[in-house]
Amino acid sequence: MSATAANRHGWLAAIAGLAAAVFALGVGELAAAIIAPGSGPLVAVGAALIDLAPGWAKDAAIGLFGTADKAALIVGIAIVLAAAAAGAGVLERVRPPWGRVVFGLLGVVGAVAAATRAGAGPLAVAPSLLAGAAGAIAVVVLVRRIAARGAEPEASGPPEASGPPEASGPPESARAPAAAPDRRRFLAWAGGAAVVGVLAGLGGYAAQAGRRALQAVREAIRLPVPDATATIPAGAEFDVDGLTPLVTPNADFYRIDTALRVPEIDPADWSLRIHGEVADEAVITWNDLLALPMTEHVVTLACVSNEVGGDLIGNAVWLGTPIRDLLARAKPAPGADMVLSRSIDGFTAGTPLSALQDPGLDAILAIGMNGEPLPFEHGFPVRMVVPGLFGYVSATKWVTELEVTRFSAASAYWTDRGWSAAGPVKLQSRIDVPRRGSSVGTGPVTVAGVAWHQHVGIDRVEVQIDEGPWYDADLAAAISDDTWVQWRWTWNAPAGRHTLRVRATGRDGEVQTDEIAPVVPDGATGLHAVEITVN
Ligand SMILES: Nc1nc2c(c(=O)[nH]1)N[C@H]1C(S)=C(S)[C@@H](COP(=O)(O)O)O[C@H]1N2
Ligand SMILES: [Mo]
Repeated sequence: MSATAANRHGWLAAIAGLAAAVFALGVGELAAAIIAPGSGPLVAVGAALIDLAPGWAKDAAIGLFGTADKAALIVGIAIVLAAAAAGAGVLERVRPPWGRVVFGLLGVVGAVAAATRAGAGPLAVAPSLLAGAAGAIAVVVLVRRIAARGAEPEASGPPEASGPPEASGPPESARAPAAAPDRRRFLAWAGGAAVVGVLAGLGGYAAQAGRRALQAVREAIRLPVPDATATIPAGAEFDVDGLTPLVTPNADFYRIDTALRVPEIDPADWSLRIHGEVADEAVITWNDLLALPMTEHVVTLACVSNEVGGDLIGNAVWLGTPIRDLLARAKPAPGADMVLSRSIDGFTAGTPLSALQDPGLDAILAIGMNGEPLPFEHGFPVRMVVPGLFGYVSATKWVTELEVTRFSAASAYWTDRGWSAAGPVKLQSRIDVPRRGSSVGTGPVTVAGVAWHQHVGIDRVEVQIDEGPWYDADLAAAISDDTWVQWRWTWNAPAGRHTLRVRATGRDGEVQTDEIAPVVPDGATGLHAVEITVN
């Protein structure tokens, strides 16, 4: 084939790549709208770049583009993507399958970006991966449309050596009878793919309008000033590299729920209905709720599925109002012993009525988390937080109903699936540093972690090296009995492979058991151990 023909094919291949990219982005945006709002590939990559960018780059971007900095970023990403896509088209033509591979890799980049966003659910990677797959398929199909006519110009007539047909020469159809309809057909395919992509993208974008509007609603909320603010005592947090922060930032807070799609509830439409075995059914609206006394509580929330040493646990400052006051309005009937809380998505949790009524237990209906309205993934606009009970029996997010009932009459979502109806959080401790499998130098090594025994408090934490004696660790000041406590211990480490073990003792004298229990049906037990190398 002549140089110009090859050149032209190069252009067509670049167009194939671009059309495939538009198609892919459309698929990604539509997929995001359906299964993972806010996780579209462009936005995910943009958000990740904002997080990754050093401060000076952000300042420069704001200086250059002002409030249009985000739009400029998206345009910038689109330009880079367009260049990569055009290149991928050419590659797919001259070095297959590398064009496909580039699209696949772009999808993986988007997926990684989406997965690292705050509150990303397990499906956050899907839009980008689907987009990558769609792009890879589209580029193959489109480039084959070019290839189909690849050899023909030479076989069927002189190539257009004298320049573009529009500029000189007779109409294409006259000179290259086989080639021109093929090229037109290719362009029709490429155009079609791009149009489908644009339509899908616009559709997806429009479908996420609700989520964007709600984001604006959430950002505009001014949380009420609490009657009592949470106080964190001096000396509650050790300065140890790698130790879990005392208060878990929202973005790092573990997320567990059955919601395939995070529910979108406008506070203006939210209400909580308290019914069942009550004398006076009650309905509380968002405005009712905001008018109630609000207090801040630092509470550690744990998942029953947390393995010994696991990270399905976090500690946050929750802003809310006592559930007991709301229950009191409805006047639970004597004999009722359970509150079945229901989320807008149908999830239910069964909590002992007494745990919600006890004035000493601080069970709250929460609207704030670490100084912000609840994040969508953590129950916006309203959830329950009950210290001392695993999330599955107490911490209903997006809560809209409290049904006063009896354990003998009702069962909750996870109880129906083999988990215990009662779910008190168990006495536990964890080693955060040194990390499992890490290597440290000989000499003084800081061993540190967290321990918790809600309602009771931690009296003592001990560390054991291999099968040796137990050594007392230092305890940080406890915020309250309902939060985890940091501990640390300095070990004069000798060379070799060693196993570190931790155990806690509650203020009630209970010593953490070394008996291993699985997470089903009511939470794991055993001692956390980490193996490390000292050299
Ligand atoms: N609506 C709803 N609320 C829920 C759940 C759920 O699946 N749906 N999971 C519960 C479980 S098992 C836990 S451990 C906590 C986790 O809360 P988080 O995601 O804010 O950390 O929420 C609880 N509340
Ligand atoms: Mo959980």
